Amino acid sequence: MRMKLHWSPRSPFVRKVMVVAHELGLVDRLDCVRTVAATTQPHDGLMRDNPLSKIPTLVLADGTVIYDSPVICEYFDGLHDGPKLFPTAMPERLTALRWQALGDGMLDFLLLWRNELTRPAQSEPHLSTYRVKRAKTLASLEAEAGALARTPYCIGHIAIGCALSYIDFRFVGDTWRETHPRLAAWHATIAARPSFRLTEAVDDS
Ligand SMILES: N[C@@H](CCC(=O)N[C@@H](CS)C(=O)NCC(=O)O)C(=O)O
Repeated sequence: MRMKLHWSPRSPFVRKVMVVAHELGLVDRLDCVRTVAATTQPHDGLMRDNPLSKIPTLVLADGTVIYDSPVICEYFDGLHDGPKLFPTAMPERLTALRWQALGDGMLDFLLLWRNELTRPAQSEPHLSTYRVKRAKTLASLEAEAGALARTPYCIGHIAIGCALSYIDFRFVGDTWRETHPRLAAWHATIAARPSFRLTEAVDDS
């Protein structure tokens, strides 16, 4: 059964679900529809499927709509019989979900940060808050780099990998690798996976 995915080559959350689709062999079942989701311009067509006007949004063959990326990824994980990206046993499941929340949350403030930088009158309290969150999140990930490397591949690795790659895509010149060497080494291993290489972000604007 085919599925329609509201998609963009620029969106890190779309990338996350595409990485999962590649990992699980589901890409051939997806019809990716280029959808422009902009914070300052709600998209009428997209809102017919998702009132939040956000991507990724998945539409199944029977019309069922699924969002957001954690829900789509978990849905995909239920479509195969191989090793699961969402562990069922505790505490592995809690760790995977927390790492996913950390990667997704990092993306949330990175997107807000980019939006703020495009505003004519930027708010210094907002910008300084994003700088603090960036520093604290990267420090926390550096401290967990060993655990990331040791733990079987899961949705948490994918979310964090997409978030770190988004820094490289949109915050060109950010030198996070120099100050977070263990995290950089771990990221190099995940970025080398075919699922990541096949979903490199592209600015098609
Ligand atoms: N929690 C959502 C976040 C999705 C998200 O923020 N997507 C961005 C594109 S990367 C978007 O659609 N932005 C449009 C908007 O903020 O209105 C998820 O995990 O899917």
